[in-house]
Amino acid sequence: MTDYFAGIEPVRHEGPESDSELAFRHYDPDAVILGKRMEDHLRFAVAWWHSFAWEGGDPFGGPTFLRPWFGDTMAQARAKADAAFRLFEILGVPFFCFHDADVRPEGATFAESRRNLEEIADYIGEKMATHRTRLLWGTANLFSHRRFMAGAATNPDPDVYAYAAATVKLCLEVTHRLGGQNYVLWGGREGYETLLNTDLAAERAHAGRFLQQVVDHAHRIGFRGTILIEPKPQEPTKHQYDHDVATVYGFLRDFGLEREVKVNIEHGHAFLAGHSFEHEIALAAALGIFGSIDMNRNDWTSGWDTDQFPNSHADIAPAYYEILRAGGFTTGGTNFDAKIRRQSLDPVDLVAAHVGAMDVCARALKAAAAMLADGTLERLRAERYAGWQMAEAQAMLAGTLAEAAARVEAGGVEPEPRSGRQERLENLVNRFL
Ligand code: XLS
Ligand code: NI
Ligand code: NI
Repeated sequence: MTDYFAGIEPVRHEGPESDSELAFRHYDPDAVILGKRMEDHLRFAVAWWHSFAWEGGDPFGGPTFLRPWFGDTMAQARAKADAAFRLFEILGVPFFCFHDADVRPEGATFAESRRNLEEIADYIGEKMATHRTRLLWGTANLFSHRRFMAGAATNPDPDVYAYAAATVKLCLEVTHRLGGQNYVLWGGREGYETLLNTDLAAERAHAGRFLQQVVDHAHRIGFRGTILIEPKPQEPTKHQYDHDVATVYGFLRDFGLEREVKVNIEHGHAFLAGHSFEHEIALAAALGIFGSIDMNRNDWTSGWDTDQFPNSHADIAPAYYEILRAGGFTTGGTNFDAKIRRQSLDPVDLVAAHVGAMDVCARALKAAAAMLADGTLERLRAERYAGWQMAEAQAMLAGTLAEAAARVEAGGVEPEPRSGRQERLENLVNRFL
């Protein structure tokens, strides 16, 4: 196959004044922010599914993209990998992510699908040997094929549970072989459409047991990466078991996995759950389960997971602020779980989408770092809670309800409300954007 991205040069940092269409204005991988290179803060990854496998269909029309690698042969799978690594070079991204179904043709049997995946994994491994891009995470697609229509680990049919086990076992091993830093489980069909045919308690118990088995297998094969659950409240099923970070945490505690598994938080999924992205990140950090992020945006008016590339640094600066406050990524990163629109037909559209998104994230990171370095927000937050530094406040937490009440009953404690200063804090944040 000829080079799909022929004529497109690697994109460089040219600064905010640049007028080239393809230039980084804010993303400067080597620039040091709060003691760390920008590339190491952001840890960008390209998603194989949206950028190379997605065909541009919608509920009303079929494929619009005619990528030369579309088809069911191994030669096409290799051509797809060639194009992927060309895009990684052009963008200079440090990571990529994939599902089994994105990289290999589905076989007629499990054995054939496995052979295809192992063969393409070897090919990807060879490409990685001559490129700097590494694997952020691998995952199994347990939602597209009709066998999974009623769930994978939560399927009423135990044969499907077994099929999911074989698939995840294989994908985890392939991820490990390729040096993946994380392994993601998004339960695309782990939910239900109607209670009329659903044993909710059994399904939840099976999902928990499955996750314990996955964690155990990761230990057995010596996988040292992080296992991540990706919460989502709905779509495709009406009720998904991994609704949001709080729900996932309760689930992990229930199955004794809260120290083994973390979360991969997606912007659009947080929004579908009625939360902000930064809320989900801050909560995960507070619970000790923050792992990684899927960066994208939904159309605010649609109520659907539109998976668009982010294009407002002001929207996502609060998310990077929470990530920095939590100490930054360890094994996680910023995966662009985002797709171009179906009319964006040209190879350069795919490049431009990522360049713009990387710049938006970089600008958000710079703003977040400046807010943190300035310190006013943190100081004012600390001031707001300063009363808790006092000995009698701490003693109250250690004591009984009656002892806490006694401070008031004795007289002299009459709380004086103080301003939360929200608008002033919002104005302060705007000065950094
Ligand atoms: C779909 C999910 C999916 C996961 C990986 O909504 O975001 O893309 O990230 O299976
Ligand atoms: Ni999603
Ligand atoms: Ni995602």
